[in-house]
Amino acid sequence: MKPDYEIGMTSLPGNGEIAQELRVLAAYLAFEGQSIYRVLAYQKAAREFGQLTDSVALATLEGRLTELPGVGPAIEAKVREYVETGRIAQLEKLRSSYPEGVLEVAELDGAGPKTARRLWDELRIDSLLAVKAAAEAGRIRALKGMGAKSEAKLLSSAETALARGPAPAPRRLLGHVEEPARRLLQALLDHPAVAQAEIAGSFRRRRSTVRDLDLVASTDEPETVGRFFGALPLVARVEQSGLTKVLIHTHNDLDVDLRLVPPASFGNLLQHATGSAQHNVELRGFSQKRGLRVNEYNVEEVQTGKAHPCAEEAAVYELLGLSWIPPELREGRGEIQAALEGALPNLVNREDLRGDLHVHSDWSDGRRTIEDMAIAARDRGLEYICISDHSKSIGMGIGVSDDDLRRQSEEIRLLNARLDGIELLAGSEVDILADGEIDLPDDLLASLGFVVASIHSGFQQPVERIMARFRSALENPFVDAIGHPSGRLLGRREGYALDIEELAGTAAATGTMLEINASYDRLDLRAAHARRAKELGALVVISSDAHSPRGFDLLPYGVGEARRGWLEAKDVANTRPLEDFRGLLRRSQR
Ligand code: DGT
Ligand code: CA
Ligand code: CA
Ligand code: ZN
Repeated sequence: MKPDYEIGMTSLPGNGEIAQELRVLAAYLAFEGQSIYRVLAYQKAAREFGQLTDSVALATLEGRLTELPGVGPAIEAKVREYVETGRIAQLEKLRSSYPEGVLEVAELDGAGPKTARRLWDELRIDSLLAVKAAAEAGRIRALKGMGAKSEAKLLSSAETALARGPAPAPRRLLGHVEEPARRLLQALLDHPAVAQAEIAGSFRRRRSTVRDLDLVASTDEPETVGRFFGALPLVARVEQSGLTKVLIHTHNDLDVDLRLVPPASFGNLLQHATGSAQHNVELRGFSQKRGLRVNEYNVEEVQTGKAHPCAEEAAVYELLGLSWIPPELREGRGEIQAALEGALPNLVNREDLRGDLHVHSDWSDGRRTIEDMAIAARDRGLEYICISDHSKSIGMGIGVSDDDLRRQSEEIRLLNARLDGIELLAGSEVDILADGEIDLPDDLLASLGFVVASIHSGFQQPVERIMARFRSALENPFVDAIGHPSGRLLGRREGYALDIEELAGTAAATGTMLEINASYDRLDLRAAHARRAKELGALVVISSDAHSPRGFDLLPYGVGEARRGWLEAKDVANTRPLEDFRGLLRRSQR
């Protein structure tokens, strides 16, 4: 359906579209064997654009594009060409020289741009199907430097990729949609015809990734509000516009559903649109047994037809005889039963956190001095932080040598004498090496205030090897916590194989804490694992892994994941004042 009014910039390409053109260009440049730095630069710009809230096209036309990190004149020229003419001549030339299928071949496990190029040059292979046919005919092994083994590998990855089909639209990281979501909400709240507004859906449940945004608002003038919403500067186009529902697509390729009801029903709509679908299904079943029907507008008595609209969400649950359920728990994992029994957990809040036990400084890959980080933490209401720069094994010139670590501890001691209102713990993020060894000597480990041990290598190892490494780390009495226990990077890598039952069980038995890393691309432990850790008696610590002052602002994401894992303040070690926290450390039990 087309809206009946004009929107400012509908003809400009969206950020995702521009990013995609750059990604394809980068892939072709790699295929042609051009400089890796150029390829990486285009890829980086594509990533940057994909995360931007404001219109890349508009920034280009206004001459502001090169203000973005990593965007130089060369990339700016390509983007400008695309925005102004709808095509990048260089890319179109490449497209006409090589079918785009060669890029799919390059993406295959066991291939890469070099191999894809050879398969094209020597066998004219231009698609996954062509890889399969050539491999089955034994034509790939006949190429110089290739053998039966690499042919079999290519065949199996082509078959896997063909079976998988095209990738579904990726889910967005919660941290990447926070800004557009808040801007849209604020715009609604500022409008005089809007009575109440809220962000609902998976965003409100604080899921680590969201597919689309769901906004709800109450008003007596839905047409005015719908029109206003569709014309906001973030909006690239209006997909659908009615009196109860407006669907828009933003410049940064986010789909947003806005639902509108009269103020008397705001609580019903908010409850409905918050979900999850599973929670709503269970809630509907629960209310049916009590002769009630729940919908977006009211709670209805089935027998009499009497309707109870709810302006407040809590009233919906109250009518059902339930206490209000925090959105993070609404996943159909026992929350309705718990609400019925008055047994809902008293979930941990950001304000409960007194310390942050995973902080980097410019001694390793952090960007600011220890003092800057300490002051930034204090400004954010924290009482203590542990400086946990990487130990020596991390490589790339990032790790701190043992001697430097001793010097750092001394500097921290002096800073503590000088700074008021914040206490620094000297620490380290040590490496659990491939054989399970910790890469610092015991005397150095013993001299520190807190040690977090993480796996940064050997991700391909089978679960037995990974768990053996963890066992060995957990046996070390100077390891106080395990950092980002699964190693996942949301949207980028799965992490290694992990047996959470064993890890949490051993952590509980040895008194080792498990970290919830609050960086929104980690959120690791994930909620389900955090809940299991709690059940098995392991203490959790929510840490930011801050590499700059703004890193501390990610703590709420860790808290959200903890809440999704049913954690209370008492389950989280760093809600304690420093002295109590120290008392919980296994090093203090010696
Ligand atoms: P997402 O978008 O995949 O990250 O997750 P949600 O939970 O935001 O899902 P979405 O956007 O499809 O739906 C928003 C809310 O609408 C959902 O949380 C609850 C409600 N809803 C969706 N499907 C159903 C359903 O089949 N039954 C009921 N009762 N509610 C539904
Ligand atoms: Ca949604
Ligand atoms: Ca939706
Ligand atoms: Zn770290």
